[in-house]
Order: sequence, then structure tokens, then C-alpha cells
Amino acid sequence: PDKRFLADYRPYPFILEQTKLSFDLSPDATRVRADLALKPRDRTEDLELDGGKEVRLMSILIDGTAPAPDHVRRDHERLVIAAAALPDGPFTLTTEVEIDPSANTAFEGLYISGGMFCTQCEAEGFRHITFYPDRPDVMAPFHVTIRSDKPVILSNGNPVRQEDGLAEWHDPWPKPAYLFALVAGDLVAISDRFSTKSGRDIALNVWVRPGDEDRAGFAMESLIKSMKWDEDVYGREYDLDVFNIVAVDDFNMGAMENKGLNIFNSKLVLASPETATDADYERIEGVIAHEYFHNWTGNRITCRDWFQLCLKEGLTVFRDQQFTSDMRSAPVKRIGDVQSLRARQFREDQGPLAHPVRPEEYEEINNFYTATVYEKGAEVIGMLKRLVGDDGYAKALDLYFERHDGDAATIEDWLKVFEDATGRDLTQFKRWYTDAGTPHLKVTEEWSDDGRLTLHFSQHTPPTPGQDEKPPRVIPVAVGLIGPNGDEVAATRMLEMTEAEQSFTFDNLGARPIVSALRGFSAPVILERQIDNATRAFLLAHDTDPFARWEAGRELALSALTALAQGQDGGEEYVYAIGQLAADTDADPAFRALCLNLPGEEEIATRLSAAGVTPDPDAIFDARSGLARRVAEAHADLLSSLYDEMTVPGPYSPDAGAAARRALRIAALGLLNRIDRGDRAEVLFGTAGNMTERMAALTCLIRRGRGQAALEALHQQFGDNRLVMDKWFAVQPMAAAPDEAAMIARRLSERDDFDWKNPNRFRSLLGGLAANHGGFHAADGSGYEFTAEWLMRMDRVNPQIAARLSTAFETWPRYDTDRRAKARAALQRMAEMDGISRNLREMVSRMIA
Ligand code: HT7
Ligand code: ZN
Repeated sequence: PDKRFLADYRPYPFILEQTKLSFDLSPDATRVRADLALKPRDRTEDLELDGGKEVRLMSILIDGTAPAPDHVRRDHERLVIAAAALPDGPFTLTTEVEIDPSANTAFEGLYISGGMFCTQCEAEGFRHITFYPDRPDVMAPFHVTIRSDKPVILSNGNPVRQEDGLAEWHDPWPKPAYLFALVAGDLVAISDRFSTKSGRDIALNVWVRPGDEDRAGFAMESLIKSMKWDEDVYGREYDLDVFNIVAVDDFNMGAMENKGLNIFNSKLVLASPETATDADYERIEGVIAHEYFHNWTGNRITCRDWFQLCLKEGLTVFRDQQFTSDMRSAPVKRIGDVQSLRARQFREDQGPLAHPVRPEEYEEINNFYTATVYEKGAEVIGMLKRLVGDDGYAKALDLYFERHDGDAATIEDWLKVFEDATGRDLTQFKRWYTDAGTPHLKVTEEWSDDGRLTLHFSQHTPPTPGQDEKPPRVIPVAVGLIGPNGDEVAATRMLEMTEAEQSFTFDNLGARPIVSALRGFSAPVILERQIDNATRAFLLAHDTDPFARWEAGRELALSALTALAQGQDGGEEYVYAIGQLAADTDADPAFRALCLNLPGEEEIATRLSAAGVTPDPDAIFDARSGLARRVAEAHADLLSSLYDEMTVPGPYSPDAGAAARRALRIAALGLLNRIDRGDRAEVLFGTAGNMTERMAALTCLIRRGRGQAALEALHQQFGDNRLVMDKWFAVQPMAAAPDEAAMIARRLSERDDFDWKNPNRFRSLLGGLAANHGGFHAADGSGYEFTAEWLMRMDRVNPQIAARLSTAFETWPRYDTDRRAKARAALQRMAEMDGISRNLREMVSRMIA
């Protein structure tokens, strides 16, 4: 296979001083003229330009003259002009090509979505538009002219000319091709303005399809908050006269940070109380912020090559997490981020797809937009901040922006600014970027009666594909001590673990304290600690660190669930302690909701497998349902009053306070649903005025086998609303009984409105099934078969989507022989498929290696 290696990096042998593009848009025959002002660095080098096989070369000129045909070579992915045909000094290369946007079902490059032209160029989409050095370290200012009969025509930068059928845009900031964007369509905007801290006036627009304007206001509010926050917290000001956001229905991922022209999946822009849940609102706010923050961390400072992807993504996720913490509840945000890290990234790290935060090789870069690059990339920055302190972090970031503005940078550059700003040696810390796998951190306690507590730590990282040996890493471990009466006797101390084994002491303690370890989840590790349930319950009641408090409850639940899933007894302490917590009116309702939600089946399976036990999906399902039922029975009155009290008066607002009350109400409903046969859910579905409660009620009804009428009602009301129908497609396989999930997914896939070429719709159905642990891993192999069948079908149309969803299989090696055989057969079938894409082939072969 055609692999790319970090070690092979070479600068591009030409300097690109300016890019001029001219588009004549037409659905099946768009003409693109490119004038590239180039200067050779080395006169002996051929000029290589990337270009997909569907890009048809119509003409080529060098300084206005056609080169001799034998000086021009075209293969299926590039165009090469021999050095002999090039002038010694600066020259202009002019190419004219023809492309067919209507045939572009992969949604990379220029395509059509709902009659509108739009582009997606990260990572390597620009090469499907024209011949170009499509790599992030080749940056140039762009001047773009677009001819189209569409009423709205947008590109990057500032508008230069707008008239009927023509628009001209100029982007003065040098940028790589992956940040190029173009949109032309019948769109309407909601508009606002932002005045920057230096007094510049920026025009803001959120462009949507006519009719969707009344659902775009929250996106605009989120944008304004993001612009202000980046000025206040990072001192970063916006740098163009306009900022445009466009919502499109067909989009492979969430959103894209194109310079001055962010393009969004419509599900991350459009929201109204009737159609979007609290989680949708929070996600919209976070993703709008994320893409906006890329203007500095990604666009002004970009990546030298795609191996450095975490340089922009890890940092931008870290920044959007900080933003959400500031806008909402910081502890609740931290717990949510850790839950997501464990569910997505720990899972990746423990399976065949494990890779370092900065990978050193890949076949298809689109397969590396992963939880490891994004979420672990953000965790690594959080650790760096903990180690150098808030001031050190602020100094390092100022230096980063000052030193690297306009650069295509590397992780080495990033770490060097921290070294230079703080004087700290980060040689060992760099292992977090180069070594894959989640470290296991073991801690034991030694108490001596003279008031000394010693904590003995040891670290070990299991092997990952291609990396057997893992030297010790720097691990910041935040520890606090709590006295037997519940008072904190030692405030949080950041212990720095650098060796394989290391001990730390706490002196002058009166009585033996309870240790609160890894506070705030100070490092992305698996903490191994022998701790009894009474101590966990104590921490759940008294820990002053909200993360550690939640974690104690989580551990209590997991110890019960893993025991129950293996046919043992368990859960008594959990049932009691969770009742205490639910009744704690001093605690934030969102925090109580988080504690009341039992760990998911996938998390229980992960825990069992980490302990060397083969997970049995059916036993796990029964254990979880059984424990939830016991909680409901033991605390029926309390849950019932929470359900009644946690209503939110007045009109719907997506703010954190109102969302928290709804979250607690829904958590109570989910438990009560185990014993009230769905009666409350039925009433709520019919009366709730917001989608958050309606979706929660619908899920409960499906779980009780009473979902039909509600599903029909929702379809009746919102059949023509794509985003609501995506939820409708997702919830059915997700909430179905495990032995019915694949059958339900299959039935839904046969419907006319299963518009499977739309990535959101496909993700809803296939992702919905994958989220049903027992259903996807059904013993008869029906989940695997259905998924493989559709991935193969999708692969011919949109390889990026097929490859992404293939990660449903990534945990297959942990199950029993029978399931393993069935999953392997499904993977094998995909691997042997005729004409399999590079995307899916790479994923499948890594999974069966
Ligand atoms: N930087 C973007 C990542 C991306 C992408 C977005 C949409 C479609 C395909 C894509 N490939 C890569 C989004 C982000 O992380 O901000
Ligand atoms: Zn990003």
C-alpha cells in the first residue's frame, strides 16, 4: 500500500506567491482557471501538482505559452511539468480544467447540496477542483472570481465586486488550499455586526436556505460570544471585514473552518426549541466556537503537514472546551469531556486502531481525524497547562502567536515555545505526542502512625500496534486529602510522576485521611486503585473536587455492574449512595443528573475487558437494566418528586441552568420508566413543548415497547424536517431491544425516506445501531452483517463516511469466539470487496491485522 511517512517530509521546491482562480459554475461542467505565480527554490526540480483523476485538463500555459507535450505528464493523481520546461526565475502557470460537481457524491472538492454549490477541501479536497500543490505548507493569498446564476456567491476573504452573475473575493491572508471555500446558492442571511477590541467593524452573516432563518439566531449569538471570548481570553482579534457561516445539508463532518467562510453541517447551525435538544444547542455553541477559534489556531498558524494535525485540532478543541466551561458549568463540562474521552478515545487506544496523537504514518489522512488526535490532543495541552501553570501557559501562547503567525508549524515548534517561555525541558513530555496507548497508573497507600501518608505510584502502558515498548511518561497527578469527618485536610497538590515507579509523602496528618486522586482528571490515564465501596461512597458524599466526586459514584456503579454482569451480587452500596446524592439539593441539578445516569453498556464491556474478562453483551444489558430498576424501586418517591419539581417555568431557553433542570428531570424519568411501564413518558411526549423532553420521552416509550404511536406522531409533525427525521431514524435502532435492533434498522433502511447518500441520514441509522451495544453485537451476527452490507454500499459513493462508520467494529477482538468469528467474517467480506476505497481498505486491514 501507498503509505506516507512523517520522516519523508521535504519542503515544496517552489514558492507560491499568489493564487488567482476563476470559476464558471455549472452543475455538470464547471470550468476552473488557475493562475499560479510560482518561483523555483531549486531549478532542477520538476513541478508536481496534485489533481484527481476526474479533473479534466483543458489547457496549460507557462507564462502564456504551451509547454511541449513531452514535458507534461499526467497520472491518476498528479500533473508533472518537467524542470526543462520551466523558466529559471518567477513564472505564471495557467491551467484550465473542467469538473463535474453533480457527479461528486463523496462531498470532497466542489459538489452540489440541495441545489447549492459548495466545497469541502480539508484535507485533500482541493485537488478535486484543480491542479495545485495541495499541501498545507504551501500558502498564498487568493483572488477568486466566480460566475454563476445563483443569487448568493461567496468565497474567502473580503468582497471586491458583487454584481448579477458574478462575484469577486480577495483573501489577503496567505492560506493553504485546504482552507479555500466557495458557495453559490439561493440563500438568505441573518446578519449582525461585531466591533473588535481595536474598533474594527465586522459584518457577520449566517446563511441558510429560505425558510430556515428563524432557526439560525442561536448560531449567530454563539458566534458573537466566541469572538468576544477569544479577544478577552487569548487576545485574538478577527482579521477580515466579513465573517460568513453557511449551513449545508450534505456534509461529511460537523463543520469546516475555511478562512472567513465557515461551512457547517446544517445540524450544527439550525435550532429551535421544537426541533433541537439541549445537547444540540450546547453542541452548536461549542462547534461555532471551535471553527471560529481555528481562525488563529489553524488558519493564521497552520500545520506543516497532516502528521501535525493535532497542532490545530488538539489546541482548538482545548480552546473550545475552555469556552464552554466559561459559558456553562465548568465541572459538568469537565465530566462530559472525560466521559467522551473514555468512550471514544480510550476505546480507540485499546484496540487495533490505536495510534499516537501525532501519527508517523498513514495511508489515508481522512482516517486520522480521530478522538486521539482531537480529544487526547486536547488533554495533552491540558496537562501541559497544569505542569507549567496558568501564567506559563499564557506566556507560551503569546509567544506561539508572535513567533509563528503566518507559519505552517510543527509539534516541535509548539513544544519549543513552551520551553522558551517557561524554561522547562519537555523532552519527556513529548512522548504524549509520539507514543500511543493509555497509561495505567497504579497507586497504593502506606500510612504510618506518626501522621505520614506515602503514596506509591507505578505506571505502565500496554503495547499498541507497532509500538511494544513504552518508556515512562510525565504524568501530573492532582491529589487532595479528606479527613474522616469529611473536611479537606490537604488542598489539591499536583504530583509530577516521571519515573516508572515513584512515591510521594504527605506529613503532619492527624488521622489517616481519605485520598482523592486524579482530581479534575489531571491526566488521561486509567487509575488502578484498590478501594472499597465504603470509601467510594464517602468520596461521593464529601469530595470537594466535583470530578473526583462524580468519579467515586461512577466507580461504585461500575463495580456493581461488572459484578452483576458476571452473575455475582452487587449494587447495594450504589443504590443507597445514589439516593443520598439525588436528594442533595445543594448540588447542581446537572451534576446530579450525571451521577444518576448509569454507565453505558459499552463502558461496562470496556471495564470487563480491561480486567481480562470476556464481555457478554446480553449479560451486560440485563445487569444494567436490573440495577436501574433497583434504583427506581428504592427511590421511587424521591425520583417522582424530582420529576415533578424539575420543570422549567416560562418559555424555553437553552441556557445551562434550565438545561440542568431538564437533565435531572429526564434522568429521573429514565429510571422511573423502568417501573411505571412508560406512563409518565407517554404524558410527557404529548405535552412537552421542547424537543429535549420529547426525545427523552420517546426513547423511554421505545424502551417499553410502546413507541409506535409517538413515532407516528413525530413523523406526522416533522416528516419534512430533515434534522428531526434524522433523530427519528437514530432513536429506533438505538433504543430497541438488543435482539430486535438489527431487524428494525433493516426495516428502516427499506423506507423511501432513508436518503442514505445524505451523510446525516446514513450516520443516524448506522450510528444508531452501533450505539446499541447489545444490538450491534447480537449473538446471531445480524448487527455485523447489516452494518457491513451498508458500509460496502456506501463505500462506492462516499468512502469517507464508510470508513468513519467502520469504527463500529473496532472493539471486535474483545468478544467471545463466536462473535469474533462473525465480526471477522464481516470485516473480511469488506476487505475482499471489488474496488474497495483506500479509506475503507486501510481501516479494515488495520482492524483485522
Ligand atoms: N477541520 C475540520 C476537519 C475536517 C472536515 C470537515 C468537514 C468535512 C470533512 C472534513 N475533513 C476534515 C473540522 C474541524 O475539526 O474543525
Ligand atoms: Zn477543528
